[in-house]
Amino acid sequence: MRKTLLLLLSLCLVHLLHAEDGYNLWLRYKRIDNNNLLLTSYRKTITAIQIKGHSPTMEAVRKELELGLNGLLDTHIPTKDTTTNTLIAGTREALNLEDKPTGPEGFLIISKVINGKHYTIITANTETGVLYGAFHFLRLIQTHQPIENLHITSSPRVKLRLLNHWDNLNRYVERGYAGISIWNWHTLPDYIDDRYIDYARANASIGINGAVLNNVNANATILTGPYLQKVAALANILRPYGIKVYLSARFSAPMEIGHLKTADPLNDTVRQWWQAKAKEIYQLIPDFGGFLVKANSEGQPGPQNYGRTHADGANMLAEAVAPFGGIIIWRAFVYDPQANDRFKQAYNEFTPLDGKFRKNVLVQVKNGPIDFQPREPFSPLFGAMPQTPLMMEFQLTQEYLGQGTHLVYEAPLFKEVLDADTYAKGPNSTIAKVIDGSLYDHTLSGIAGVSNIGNERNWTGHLFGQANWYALGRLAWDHTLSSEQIATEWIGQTFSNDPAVVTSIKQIMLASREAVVNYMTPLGLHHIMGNGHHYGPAPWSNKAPRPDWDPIYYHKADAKGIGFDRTATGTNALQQYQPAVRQLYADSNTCSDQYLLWFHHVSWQHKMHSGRTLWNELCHKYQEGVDTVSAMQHKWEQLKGYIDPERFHQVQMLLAIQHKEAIWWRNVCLLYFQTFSGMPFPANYEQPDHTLEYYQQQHFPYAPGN
Ligand code: BDP
Repeated sequence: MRKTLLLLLSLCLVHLLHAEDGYNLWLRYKRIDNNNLLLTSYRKTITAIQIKGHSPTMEAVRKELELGLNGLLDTHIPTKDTTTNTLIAGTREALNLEDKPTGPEGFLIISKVINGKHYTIITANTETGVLYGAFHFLRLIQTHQPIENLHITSSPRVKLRLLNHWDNLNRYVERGYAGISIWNWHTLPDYIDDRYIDYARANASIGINGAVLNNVNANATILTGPYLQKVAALANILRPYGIKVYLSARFSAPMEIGHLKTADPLNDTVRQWWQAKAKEIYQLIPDFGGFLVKANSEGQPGPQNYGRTHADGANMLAEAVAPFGGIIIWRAFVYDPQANDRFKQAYNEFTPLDGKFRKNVLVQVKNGPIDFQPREPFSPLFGAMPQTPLMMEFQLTQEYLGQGTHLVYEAPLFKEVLDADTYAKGPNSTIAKVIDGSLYDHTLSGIAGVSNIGNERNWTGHLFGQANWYALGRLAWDHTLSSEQIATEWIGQTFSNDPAVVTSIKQIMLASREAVVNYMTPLGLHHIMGNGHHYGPAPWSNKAPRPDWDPIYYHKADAKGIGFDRTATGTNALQQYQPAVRQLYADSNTCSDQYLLWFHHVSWQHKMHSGRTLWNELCHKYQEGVDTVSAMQHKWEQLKGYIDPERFHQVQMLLAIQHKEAIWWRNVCLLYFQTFSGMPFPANYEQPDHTLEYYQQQHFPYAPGN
């Protein structure tokens, strides 16, 4: 009987679901479904809204609370003065409260009874803090949490929580798989697309407080007068939402747009040029965040062109923006084709510069030593530059994780890195503590995510890409949240709070990162993708313009075995870690399987922890990756009828592509590595349906994002 009722109920639910295109992200604000008791109690607790203040930020608070509550509670909630059961939002100053929220961005949400009347109060030291509190309050309702007897204090653990857009001025997004850039430079500054506002809302809702608008492979034109007007227009839109704009600066800009003969950072005219440029920018954008710089990396100009160091370059810019409160984010993503191991380059170049950067410089380090691979050991720079605030760079756009078509929830990857122990100051010197500044008492701290946003209707192309954007913001705010908590929140807001739906989608999401590792680069393989576009597997590739772009440089497969010896008998990259970390990886018999081929060249017969030979383990892992994707597909199929047909079908089709491509990766890699191992595929392995030659002849000249 109960079952039939439930079935009937869910059938009704299907009819209630209507077209969804993903545009509203996790801010859908649909009526609380399927839980009338909860709806009634919410309606009782909030019968009016009162906003203290009329600034653009307080207007944003008002609009969001009205939009959110009217939608979620499916009733008109008036904005009016004191009555019982009122939601009040305002700064502590405006409310004259004794309760103390923490910090400039933290907030406090409390339920209070004053003179017998019930209030829910959202307050903070600043208006931006109130906005964050408002979004948090809406999230409570969106995820069906109680809103009575609240006493919630929250403040961000990391100061700079940024998106890095790799967007070019012609709107092509480098490594972008979700359409073209959302910044329409041609129609700016006069035309303000609604999307800019929705972008600001989405970011503010997860605490992101800065956006680098243009590609790190920068074009100096962005620093010219007309473009700065356009940047200023965007800054005006984002400002009420607590978001500052930053720009990627091209180091040679003084030559390209300033017509100087040099960009030498120690040259006085060059320094003055940057100082004048900074002044010009701050006149237009008083709260401009600062510059992000990729220098002397992959052909970009930089201080080394003039025999100067990264610190010389960063400090020159830091000096220019310092009078205005600006900061410089200098990237540590550098590598040299001459070096015997790309892994070691950033550490070698940057550790000697520790202590040499000005106070307003952060060094931004990619999570791993190579390049956003499905799994990397952490970059040895973390914990190795105590005097310099290090900023984390994660990649939301899935350049190496299946690009626009694979469902990969990245929070487990982010957490794995943040939770890793550097042992820099003894045990429990986690990367999270390096990044949030607590390990070395830095006041500047930051996390950046390379954006996965484009102008596709649902922003990220793959609907589940939204979860990675969401996770970045939430973890930058509070890195102690678990991947599972974040997934639960996101699913509740994006799809449904029905426990069965949440559980299934969560299982899919939480399995997806390990799946991509397994079907692409198990056991510590890395960088074996196609050259240039980085789409699909090409482990045989050996003709790139530089050896360190070639897969063969990384896997080093030969008749004896496979893997990169980075121990003392090899390049000794391991030396860059603290002894306690080194110890984890140094011995091929005790090194965990996940990192084995990152650090060891081991024989095909090598005995793995499972008891299998390395070759059999490799086959096993590739197969496991494919099997996990099948399981993800199967789980998704069971959600039919519980999710609106539009989004259901979209994800269903993408999962089919992911499955096909997982098989492609498995077949290609195993057929190729078999030419070295000479060993047969084990019995449980599905035989490839094509030859290696067939796969080698495939070309993808128009693969996106290159
Ligand atoms: C690599 C990308 C390249 C970026 C570079 C970077 O392939 O497009 O420019 O990283 O981070 O992964 O600078």
